[in-house]
Amino acid sequence: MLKQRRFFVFVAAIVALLAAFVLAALFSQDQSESDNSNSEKTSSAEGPALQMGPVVETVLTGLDNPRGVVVLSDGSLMVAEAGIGLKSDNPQELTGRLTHFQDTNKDGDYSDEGERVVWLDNLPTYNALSEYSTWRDEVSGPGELLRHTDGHLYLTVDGGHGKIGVYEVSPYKQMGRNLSARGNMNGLAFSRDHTDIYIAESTANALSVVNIDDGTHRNITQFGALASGQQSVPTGVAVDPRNGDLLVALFTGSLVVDGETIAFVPGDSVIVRVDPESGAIEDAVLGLTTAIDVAVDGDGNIYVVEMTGGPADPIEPTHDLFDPDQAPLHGGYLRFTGRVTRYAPDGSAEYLLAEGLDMPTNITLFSPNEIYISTGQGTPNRPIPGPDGPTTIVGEVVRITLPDEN
Ligand SMILES: [Ca+2]
Ligand SMILES: [Ca+2]
Ligand SMILES: [Ca+2]
Repeated sequence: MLKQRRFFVFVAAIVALLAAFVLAALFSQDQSESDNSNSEKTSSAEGPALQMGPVVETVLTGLDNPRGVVVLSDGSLMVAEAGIGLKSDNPQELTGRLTHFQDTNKDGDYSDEGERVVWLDNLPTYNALSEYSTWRDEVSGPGELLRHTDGHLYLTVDGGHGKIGVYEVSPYKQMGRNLSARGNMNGLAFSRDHTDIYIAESTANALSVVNIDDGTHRNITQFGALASGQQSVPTGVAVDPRNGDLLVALFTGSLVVDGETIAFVPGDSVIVRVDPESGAIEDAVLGLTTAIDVAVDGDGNIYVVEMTGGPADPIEPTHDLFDPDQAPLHGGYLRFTGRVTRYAPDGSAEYLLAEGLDMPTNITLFSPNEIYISTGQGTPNRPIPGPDGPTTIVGEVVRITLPDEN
């Protein structure tokens, strides 16, 4: 009798398993039909309150160092690209640009006629490897992008010495005033009333604010050395909508030990909370590695982008970045180890939203359930080691969609 009951339990288990397979097959077919142009890359779940993990999809690919992303109300995207860097045989070719991507025929891609409209091109671009002998493949040019409630865009451009600015771009695609020429303005954020723009200045290790009306500038604070004596290198800034506090990503970097420069020390990067009036600083999230950008939602949850998991394969300043036959090298930073994590307002209870991203650089929080991340920093098409063998650098924008928590 006991044996028979066991048999029935066994058969029931097999039937349940088969049913699960059939359901899974149906579900995945449904998925591939609904977003045929978007490849689902990774998904992961850690939050106990959530039933399904976040979905990570590539929405734009083949870009040249995408940075700032703005999502317009019609769902179209404005993207700033830093370009490919300068080619020694053609230094006049400037590939930084600002582009409007609109899926006009609603087929899920941006590759049909008239769907990519370049607003501004021929913007400065350079590679820090050749320009400053950093031993890292790092392209600068157009970077952060914000959209004001009045329709103007604000775009940082880092084109090297004498070619730096936060430019106002009109809704009619005209490049206007330069609001600031501080060095390396990697992160921007509007004040809550959109009268000011906060600026994270990476080279100066400073945080400042500029008034949009009259262009007056005020220093808020200067960041001191971090753990291991590293420079702080602020790269991203966000405003806490609840109280106007500033959250700043301190990337870490440039530690000189016994005359040798170490790129950065993993685990020493932090997010700090700064009072915009007094400049007082307190820790918000600790123990990060190369935090490059930060965002905050209406409940005060903090979203952090970490660019890489560690240093890897520094490259010779003479390395030909544009030679497709070069051996695959990481190029200063371990590739495909970028992450996006959400923290509670007090810095606790982390929730991993995406991992294995290739050198993410910027976060745009469209809503707490819809997040855009630009990835693929470095010289486009350069051979690099990938998760499944050698591959090449590709600039992309990925969207992370979170399941509804209610
Ligand atoms: Ca289309
Ligand atoms: Ca199409
Ligand atoms: Ca940013």
